[in-house]
Amino acid sequence: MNTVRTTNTVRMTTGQALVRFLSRQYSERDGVEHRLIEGCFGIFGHGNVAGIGQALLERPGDLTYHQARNEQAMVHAAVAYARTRRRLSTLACTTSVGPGATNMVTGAALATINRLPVLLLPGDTFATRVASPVLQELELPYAADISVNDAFRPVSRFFDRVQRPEQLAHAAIQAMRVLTDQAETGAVTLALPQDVQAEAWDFPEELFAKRVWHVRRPVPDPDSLAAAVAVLRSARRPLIVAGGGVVHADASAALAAFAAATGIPVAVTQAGKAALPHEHPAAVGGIGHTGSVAANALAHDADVVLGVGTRWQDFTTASRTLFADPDVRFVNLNIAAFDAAKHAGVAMVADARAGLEALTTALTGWSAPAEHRSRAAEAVRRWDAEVDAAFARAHTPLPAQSEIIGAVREAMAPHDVVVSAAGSIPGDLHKLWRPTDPLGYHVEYGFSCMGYEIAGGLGVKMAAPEREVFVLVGDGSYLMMAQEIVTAVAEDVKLVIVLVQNHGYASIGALSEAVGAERFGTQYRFRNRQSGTFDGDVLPIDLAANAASLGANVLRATGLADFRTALTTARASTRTTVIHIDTDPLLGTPSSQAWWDVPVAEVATTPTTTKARRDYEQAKTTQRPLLRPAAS
Ligand SMILES: Cc1ncc(C[n+]2csc(CCOP(=O)(O)OP(=O)(O)O)c2C)c(N)n1
Ligand SMILES: [Mg+2]
Repeated sequence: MNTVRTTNTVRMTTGQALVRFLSRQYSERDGVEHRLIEGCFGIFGHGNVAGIGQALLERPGDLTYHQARNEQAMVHAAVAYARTRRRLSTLACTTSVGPGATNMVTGAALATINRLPVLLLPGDTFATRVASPVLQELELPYAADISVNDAFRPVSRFFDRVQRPEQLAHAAIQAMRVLTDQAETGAVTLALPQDVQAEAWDFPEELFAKRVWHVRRPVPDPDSLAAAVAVLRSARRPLIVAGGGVVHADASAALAAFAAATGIPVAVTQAGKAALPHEHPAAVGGIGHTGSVAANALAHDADVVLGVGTRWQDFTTASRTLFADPDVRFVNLNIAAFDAAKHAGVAMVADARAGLEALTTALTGWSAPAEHRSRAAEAVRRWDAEVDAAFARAHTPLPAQSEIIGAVREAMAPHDVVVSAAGSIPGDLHKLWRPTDPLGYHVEYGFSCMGYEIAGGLGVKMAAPEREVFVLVGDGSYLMMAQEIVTAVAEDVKLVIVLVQNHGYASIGALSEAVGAERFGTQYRFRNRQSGTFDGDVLPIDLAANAASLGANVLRATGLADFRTALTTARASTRTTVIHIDTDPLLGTPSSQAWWDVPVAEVATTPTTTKARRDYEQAKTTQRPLLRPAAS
């Protein structure tokens, strides 16, 4: 005889059920539990006000609501939060249909590229379509089931549209799986039609049981470990390239121990910049186009390269020109098989910490040749002296950006955090910064998204209120997205924002010059009636006044001494403080001596371009495919 088991149900809207479900999700790694979704950013419109909005109002204890000013910015803040929590906790983001939703697409791409978890809940147009087309509906004549939210598909690691309340449970569970899977994580999007959000259904009570998502530390399989060890043991000039994966996996101590035991020099990517403290004897600094000459010289001659938690972006490889030994072989320790397979390396698919520990044990008694280690130490000594000089240029009338960076680092305590994303600051930080703490360096350089800086700083501080957060932002980035200062003020989240005013794009200006494009369109100036372009006078804008109008304390610094005083005042303050400082846009930092592939026009009427093209073609000849199988 069949017995039908009845499950207890509870009648709720889809919005209420999702909020309740999210409040019951936990991640766990190394035996420690964390709330997986710690809160929810939201901007309301007709597409979410009665659904998720009403649910957040009804149960404030389930999910803390945070009010942002721009949907893209709230995704940045949530992503920065997740990175600071080493991918074990994140925030959700709810929006209306239409522009509120599509404003999040850039943030989604940033999350997915940086492999950082964020839960996006864009509203969607009516599932029933009773009144179509509704306000902000796309209406494609050839495909009635596409909405603007389909734009999230290519930039999400998981996408679903919940067309019926009955679909919520499985969509939500798969969403949590992807958020917590260290190899798959990125933007996770649940598009929620506005009628479905408000529709009631009898949800099974067991959907709301506490769920703990175990975050594994997979160990390398014995065969790939043996293959990696064989390659490493054969090395005469080995180099480690540590990426963001080391920080996400909390593997800095394991990296430090491995480097100390083997003496292999450690170079770092942008995301991995603070994976090893500057003081570690094996640390050789940033690698690649924005790296140190020390790391790049070692990379040039390396016969074996161990990549740990890196996705081998072109800045890291100097567009595949950096590793010049024709017989160079790679070993890739990575949680994602996708990244471990790159450069034809021996693929050790494993957690960074577990993999480094396994390698340390397996290589007991072996170390890199002494002359290689002393060559590395000597190169670092020379580079450190160059950096010291860049910090102390005493340039007048306007200071160099390198001096600003040096002063910020001096003003910071060891556990404070520096945040940046786009323009010339990230490259200068990668070259010059001397990290002390793995979470103390937060530069978004997977997407290098102008506008991330202030929103990202907000997310960092929300995730780590015990740390002082110093946001370094250029005037261009500031003009793209400064409005989250208002959110910081409203939430009483204190940031120190250093606003580097150089009247335009110092970074792209220098790049433009390098490709023969004569800084065209990279300065913020009046249109000149004679030349027809923007090379007139400097504009009469006042970004310090702008910051004050958004509710921040503002300090206008003139010159370096004044700037140092302002930093001390700002650090001691309890309020979000913007320090405005003018710098000279034409002063660079010491060269990394590593290239970056940016195509130059093949034919041109400007002689500067023709010359740049010749240099470009020369550099192209040093580019290598890196396809030789390491294990052969
Ligand atoms: C959203 C976005 N648009 C365009 C770019 C291309 N880009 C990179 S840096 C930059 C200029 C940044 O200017 P600013 O913030 O003033 O920094 P600076 O170059 O002066 O250091 C531009 C336009 C980008 N990275 N992100
Ligand atoms: Mg600028």
